Amino acid sequence: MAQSRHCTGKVRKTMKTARLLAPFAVLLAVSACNQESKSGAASDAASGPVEAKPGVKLADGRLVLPAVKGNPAAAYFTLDNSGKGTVSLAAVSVAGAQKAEMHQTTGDTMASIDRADVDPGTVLRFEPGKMHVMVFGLDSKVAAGSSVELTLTFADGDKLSAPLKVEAAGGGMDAMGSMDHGAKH
Ligand SMILES: [Cu+2]
Repeated sequence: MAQSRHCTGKVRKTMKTARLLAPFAVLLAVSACNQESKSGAASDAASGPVEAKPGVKLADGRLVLPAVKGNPAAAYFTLDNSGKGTVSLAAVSVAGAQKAEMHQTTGDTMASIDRADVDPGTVLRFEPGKMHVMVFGLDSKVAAGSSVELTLTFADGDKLSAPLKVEAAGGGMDAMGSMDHGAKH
């Protein structure tokens, strides 16, 4: 919250000092501000598993780039619920991607899912060949070895973010992460 107050102050100051250029200058100030808060959140997340929702931990995040450029990427992570109640995952998003969906693979097919419940005392795993996140329209500049931020949104509106380690296609068991996957969409 301190961050947004800081941002508001910055915008006002810009309006006073550059009244003639105001509409343009304000836009600049606002977008610079958004970037600041975003990178701040990302570096916090990079320090390890995040526990913003009591008892719920998001860890082991990785994103596997597609074998064929332009195909969707796949993301995997674990969600550990050591809290007292069931938490319900309602949406996922990946920084730098146009869209991300939760998918469930069953045999040869996969379907998108709207919700994933995690009962207390259990760990939900998104992993190759099972539940996974399909990532569409990922910025082509995202390269193996870097990281992008994953944000989970729960049914109650809570959010949880953590970095996804970006990996090249074909590294390890990634049968669902690369070509097969893209071909089915
Ligand atoms: Cu999929």
